[in-house]
Formats: sequence, structure tokens, C-alpha cells
Amino acid sequence: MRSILEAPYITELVRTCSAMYAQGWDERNGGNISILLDEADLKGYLDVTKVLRRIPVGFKEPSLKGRYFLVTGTGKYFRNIEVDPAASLGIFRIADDAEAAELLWGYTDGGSFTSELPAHLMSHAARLSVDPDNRVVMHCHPDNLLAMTYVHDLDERAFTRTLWQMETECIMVFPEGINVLPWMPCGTNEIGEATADKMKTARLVVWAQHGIYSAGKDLDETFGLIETVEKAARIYMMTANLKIRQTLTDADLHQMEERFGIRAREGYLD
Ligand code: 2HA
Ligand code: ZN
Repeated sequence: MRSILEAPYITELVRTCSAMYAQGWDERNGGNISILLDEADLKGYLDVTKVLRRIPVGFKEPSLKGRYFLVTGTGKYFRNIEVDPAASLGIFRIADDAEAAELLWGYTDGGSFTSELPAHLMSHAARLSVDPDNRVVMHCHPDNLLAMTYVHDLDERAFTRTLWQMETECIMVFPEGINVLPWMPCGTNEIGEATADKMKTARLVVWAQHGIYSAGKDLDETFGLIETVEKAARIYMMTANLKIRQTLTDADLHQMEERFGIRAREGYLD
């Protein structure tokens, strides 16, 4: 058996957590990430018949029975994950009754998966239903996006259009737009269900006054989505109080669609 600390999904995840911390998106224990793994990914690293602990998940997502996940731990600081990945991360399989996680590796200090597991697993199920290649769900607290949820209309079309206007690349990176949930308490099955519902039509979901969820086929895509949104939100916050002399018009954005063969979300451009 090789050390799982050398597995690409662990080294990439650790590197991503440190990068997210460096961006300022994950203060204290803020933020969490989950990655769907195939059993083949674990071969040579883990004996998947050896269950260390069974941890109840508190909800049922039967479509994920038998699936393997690598998930950041509850209470863990992204700043410290690189120092002790085995305590900060865990790999588990969803049990056949879909009511528990069968821990195979990690959470070595007796810990558990993120408190946001409902939003993560329900979002995986929702994304897989529209994109079988989805593997990653990421949550964090980017400053400018958060600030924007205090001063901008939370209407999804309006929020998306403002972000698209802030940087030419935006409409290429997230042509489906960004969905928005009004504030609600976090860590619950309710916010998990609401997030998953929003995930059926976009890879990005804003949690007003809290942060953002992103989904994608790998860590680079999910990180890049948030990085692009946060940059656009920063430009918005830099200019929102200034006199705007020009912006990207709908005609400009239609030109981007033609030039790059992308389709903006139906009805979002005039
Ligand atoms: O785990 O970000 O939303 C810390 C959080 C909760
Ligand atoms: Zn959070």
C-alpha cells in the first residue's frame, strides 16, 4: 500500500485549501470542500473493506449509496490543513442504508465531516443529475461577494447581470449565471435542500450574508469559478459608489456569445 498522503486528490486538496486561505476566503474554520472519488482512486492506498467508524449523517440521499467522498473536517482551519491532513480530512463511503458515513481514513483526532455535509451531499446529487462529470463541491466566504450581498439586489438575474458586466471573462466562465439564496441558518438539512435545488440550474449558489457554493468537475474549475466571481464582485464594490461612465452592454455580451460559442442563460440578456 502507498501512503494516501501521496494520492493526487489529497495533495491537490491540501494545496487548494492553502490557496483558499491565502485568498482570505476561509477565516478561522470557515469553508469546506467535498470530492467524489471512485473506488478505483482508492486502490493501492486504502483497504475499502476496513471501516474505522460509522458516523450518522442525519439525512438520506439514497442516490449516493456506496459512493466515496473526501471531505474536510468540522472545526478545521484551512490555514492548518497542510500541517495535519489526516486529522483535517476524511474519506468515507455512504452506507447501504444511506444513513451513515463509513469512515475509511482520516479525522484521526476523533473528529467528523463538515457541519455543512447536507449542502455538500445534496449538491453532489443535484449536480450529478445534470452533469455526470461533477466531482467537487466547494464552500467559502469571499469578502467582496459577501459585501455585495449587503448592497446589491438579490434577484438572481440582476445579480448575475451585474457580475457579467464587471469583467469580460465572466460570461464565458459562468454563462449559466449565479443563483442566490436569501439568508437562512447554515448547517441544516433545509439549507442543504435549498442549495441543491439551486444547483440544478447553475454551478454557483450565493448564500446571502454568508458566502458561496461552487461545483465542478475538479478543484481547478470550482476554485476558478469562485475566483472569477470574487474578482467581479471586487470590481463592483470598487465602482458601486462612483459615477459609472461606461459598462459592458447587452450588445457587447451578445458579441461574446457569438465569438466564443457560449449561450448566456435564457432571458438574462435583453
Ligand atoms: O464550517 O463555513 O458554513 C464553517 C462554515 C459553515
Ligand atoms: Zn460557511
